[in-house]
Amino acid sequence: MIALLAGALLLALAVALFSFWKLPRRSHGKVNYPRSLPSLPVIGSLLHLGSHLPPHLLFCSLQKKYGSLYSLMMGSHYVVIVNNHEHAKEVLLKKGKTFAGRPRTVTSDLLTRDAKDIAFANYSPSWKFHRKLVHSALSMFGEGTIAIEKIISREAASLCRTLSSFQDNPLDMAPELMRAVTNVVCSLCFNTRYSRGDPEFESMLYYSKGIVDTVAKDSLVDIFPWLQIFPNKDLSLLKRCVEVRDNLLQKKLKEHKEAFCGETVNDLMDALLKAKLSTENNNSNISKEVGLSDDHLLMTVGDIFGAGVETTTTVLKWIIAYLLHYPEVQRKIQEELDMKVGLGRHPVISDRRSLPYLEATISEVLRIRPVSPLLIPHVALRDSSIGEYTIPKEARVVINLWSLHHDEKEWADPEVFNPDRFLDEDGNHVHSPSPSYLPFGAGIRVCLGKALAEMELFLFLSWILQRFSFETTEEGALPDLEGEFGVVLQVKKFKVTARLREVWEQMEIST
Ligand code: PLO
Repeated sequence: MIALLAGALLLALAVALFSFWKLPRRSHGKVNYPRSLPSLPVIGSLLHLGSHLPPHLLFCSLQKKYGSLYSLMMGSHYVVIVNNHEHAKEVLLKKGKTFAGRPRTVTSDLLTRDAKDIAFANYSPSWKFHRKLVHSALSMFGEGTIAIEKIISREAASLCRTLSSFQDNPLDMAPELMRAVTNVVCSLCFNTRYSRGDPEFESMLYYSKGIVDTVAKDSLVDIFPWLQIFPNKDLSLLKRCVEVRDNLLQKKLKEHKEAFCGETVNDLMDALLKAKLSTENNNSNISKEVGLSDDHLLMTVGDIFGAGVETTTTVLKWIIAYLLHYPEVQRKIQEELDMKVGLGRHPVISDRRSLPYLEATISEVLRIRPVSPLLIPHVALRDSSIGEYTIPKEARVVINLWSLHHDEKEWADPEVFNPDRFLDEDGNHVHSPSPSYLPFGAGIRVCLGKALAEMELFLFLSWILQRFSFETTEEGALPDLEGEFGVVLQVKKFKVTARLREVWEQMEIST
């Protein structure tokens, strides 16, 4: 133990010297670094970040003292926090390539076998290749295709049947929503789905929660990697969960490899396998260069799966939580549905244009509770600038989406939930009233699943709200709207009653 402590101390000292050396100074000629929070060797600005507030709110409130663009030291890392849309767009769009890097952290490395995925991997030829591959596979099976609309509708119908079976009893909808969304991604990636109570699905619920609770949330081990040498409950949980996930992914890969004939491509995993085989057969060095190894393939599928499930499920939960708080919004959505779709048929994707109030409600929830309030940090790949400020190479750049979405200069009463702000005067058209709105990020790292997510949110909600009304449970407790910070902004558990609407009871159609 003493040897361990001495080792840690030595390491800390080395880190201290290193961090002090790396700290950009204002004194070099004309360079104009962003204003910085005070920092000390080793611990960086930690003393100024100790707060009861979660990071997105703390970084938002620090603007009062330091302005909208400021910097701080996370241990030995120089971090720039961006809080307004002009600077955010300069980073993501105008200088997208310069800021396309990603930091390596202990937890994200564990999740992605040292960044062999897409979301957390640094900018490189291999990253570009994988992203392109996934993009084309997604457009082949997902996004605008009729196939995906069918899959989502099938899951929406199954979700409605489950809700009916609860017969007005309060329920925690989270696992049901997650199963519906998982089944869409599962159909897309593996051409399979889960029934209620499937043990494989139960294990997925367990591991995914463990990962979301522990990965990439700027925990202390991510700031001070040397802390790994001490026992750490979160890190052990993450390791256990990643192992369960990896076994599952490995099993899927094995099944696919055995069944794959090289011709018929049934799902995204087949598409990736085909790309792997064709680069290998090409006798070129591409597969070595771009790294289409089994690890890459597994981690890429892991990303699509994880991102596809956790984000969409979370948004659905937020929307239901808000509808419970604002029953008048729910009523308006249902009036619009009754008028434009009616009760004689199911909603279809082409109804999107004629249901602007529902679309506006989805947009407003994505504004007020962004899925990923700090996005994933970016890294400057070379010396650059943001606005009038000099940004040194290797600086980490955090886009505080929360600040953009709650900017008082851009949004009237940003704390108020008001879908109408996304509609024009006639209430017909959905548009963002401010450029300070980037729920899916922007630029070369923009969310790959945006189109799929939008389709799912629209179809699931229109199907459910056509026939059910959400009500608070008997005790009348309303869900918490603050959420818990993490790699996604999580909704705290709540129960809800899904009551079959009277109009629907009278005029049942077969599903
Ligand atoms: C969610 C839990 C899964 O078990 C693993 C996983 C993979 C990809 C991650 C996702 C998690 C969270 C949301 C992320 C996504 C990649 C892109 C997406 C971070 C951790 C966002 C919002 O940027």
